[in-house]
Amino acid sequence: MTEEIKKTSLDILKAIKGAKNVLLHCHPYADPDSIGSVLAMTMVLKNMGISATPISGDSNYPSNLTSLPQHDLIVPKNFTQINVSDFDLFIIMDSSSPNQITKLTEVVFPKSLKTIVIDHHVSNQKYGDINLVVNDSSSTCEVLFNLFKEWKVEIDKDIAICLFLGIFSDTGGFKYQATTADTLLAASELARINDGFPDVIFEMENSRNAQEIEFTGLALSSLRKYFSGRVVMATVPFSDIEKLGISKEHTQVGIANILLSVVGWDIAISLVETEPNVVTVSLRTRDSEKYDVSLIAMAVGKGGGHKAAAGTSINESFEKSIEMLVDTIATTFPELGSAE
Ligand SMILES: [Mn+2]
Repeated sequence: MTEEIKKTSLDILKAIKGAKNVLLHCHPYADPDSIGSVLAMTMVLKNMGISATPISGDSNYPSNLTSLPQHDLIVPKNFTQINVSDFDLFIIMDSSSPNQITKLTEVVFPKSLKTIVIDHHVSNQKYGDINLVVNDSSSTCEVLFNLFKEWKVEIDKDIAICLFLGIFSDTGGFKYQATTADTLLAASELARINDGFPDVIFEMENSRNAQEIEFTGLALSSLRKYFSGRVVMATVPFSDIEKLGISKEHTQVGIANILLSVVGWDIAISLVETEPNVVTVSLRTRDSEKYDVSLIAMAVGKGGGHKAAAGTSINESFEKSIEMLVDTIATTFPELGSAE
């Protein structure tokens, strides 16, 4: 149990118990850590008898997570489609900055709305009235596991499987650096409460749309190499996506993680123009001690993330975005030498 959780847990509980109507959201392109933490927190609130409304946010509910229990609690609305003044508390999770609440508009909180930020991203701007940001935690779901323990609330079967999947997914299946013995203990305890995780994991990993495979082909045949081949970028312009009729949601397939598997490709990037002049950038590195890729994400857009995995978006043309990104890498890591 970290000091941060001990210090903040009572403040959060007090704010929740004083709330009449709590808002929760999933971040854009919600991953299992976002969905799992939103579902788990919603269930805990409901078990306490507190009214909670989780919204799906900018993206649709992921089609590979439909075996999570009670997922229909999540209302298919984005932040612009709700009346924020209906709520007196907003629990914002797995979102390092307000633009992870929505990218459709500038997020402004009314004075009457209290905000709690719960996260594990190093780049978190701590923009809530109460902030629980545990940098060395594997996932928001692991933070919640410890928070719920501290509150001594019951983690039932449904809550357990949601937290388990968030932890499993954000650790890449218990293999990323942030995975600790405590992470495994948390997962073990959750698995003891609900042993249905193999089916949920199978569905998550094997519910791909054919367009995702087509997009993977497109992306892998678009590689550009820079800095003597140490930086490799998959570069997909909107025109190519449009030609194949691939929808935007099927372009989120973790191309950078595939590129990362090649020895010598120190920084792996996918750069995809998902809409005309909107370029989504995902960055990975094999060597996060040497290359903190969240620095690139923050410098080139409004993004962020972790040392080894970060992302951002750039509102420029496709070629201009590539140029900006390469220039930013050259400035951030001069030791890479010439961009060629
Ligand atoms: Mn996360």
